[in-house]
Amino acid sequence: MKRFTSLLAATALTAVAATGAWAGEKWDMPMAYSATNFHSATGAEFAKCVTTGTGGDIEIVTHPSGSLFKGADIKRAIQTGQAPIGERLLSGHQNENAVFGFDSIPFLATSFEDSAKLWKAAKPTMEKILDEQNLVLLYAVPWPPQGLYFKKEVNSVADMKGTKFRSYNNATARLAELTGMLPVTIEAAEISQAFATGVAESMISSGATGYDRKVWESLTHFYEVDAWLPRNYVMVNKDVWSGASDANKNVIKGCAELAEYAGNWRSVEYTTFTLNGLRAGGMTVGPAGDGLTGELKTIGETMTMEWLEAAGEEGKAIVDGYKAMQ
Ligand code: PCA
Repeated sequence: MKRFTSLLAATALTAVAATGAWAGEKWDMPMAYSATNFHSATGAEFAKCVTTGTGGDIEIVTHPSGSLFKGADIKRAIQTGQAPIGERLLSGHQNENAVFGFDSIPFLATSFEDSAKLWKAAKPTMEKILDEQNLVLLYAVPWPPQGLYFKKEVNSVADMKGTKFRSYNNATARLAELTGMLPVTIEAAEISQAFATGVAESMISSGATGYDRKVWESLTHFYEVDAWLPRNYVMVNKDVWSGASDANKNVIKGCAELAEYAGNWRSVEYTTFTLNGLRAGGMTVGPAGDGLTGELKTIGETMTMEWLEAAGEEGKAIVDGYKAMQ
């Protein structure tokens, strides 16, 4: 019987090979950030790796810039099977569960090295929460350290008051409130226009995003605050994952590991490169002054307390686990 089945399979294979009609599965992969962004470049390499590694059994096709699903809709689309795989900012889900904001706690992990430790402490909890939501975590890559962008010189929190501030998660919106700014949530793919039209006049983000979106066309100052390093992650629908063969799962896992490693390095190398790019665009780039830094640290303490309260035991365990690695 076994022989008969494999004979049949071989015949079928020969038939499709002869007609060239063999087609594997196509996995559309929505991504929120522009194609030129290093996360999107990493995702494109990952997609190629899977397509080649599975011999075309699974062809992943990336759709950057929120072109298939907008950033805020990507996770739901994958949970519900509208898309099999995709990438999103992890802390973007803070509004569903505060624990997702572990990587946006001000001044907790401010270097790549510490960000890696914090991820190590948080990863099992993230995998568990995502699993309960019908999602499998494949890899995660940090953004470079977050600093403040303005269209004027800023030396204190008082200087920020009344400024329209572009936020990308709960933590950034809360930072705006605590500094007397006016938060407005805008996806990175849309910020160039928001700054050009005055819908927003400032933000906290990486040099990478400012560079990628050419914000020097509207903004003048970048203060290297190194507040935190938020992560993007790639997730796959659990049913889709379960349907993949063991061999293909192994290829995907291998490609994901490679993508995480390469993405990390891209992020590290992109930090200085993009800050220089902002300078070349005419912006003033440098560390925040002592006065401003001190005030931000105090606000950071308030935000840390608020987060610990909202994230409960699970959140506390992540922070404790991270501190134990120091
Ligand atoms: N860029 C993303 C998130 C963090 C970052 O550096 C953004 O601004 O949306």
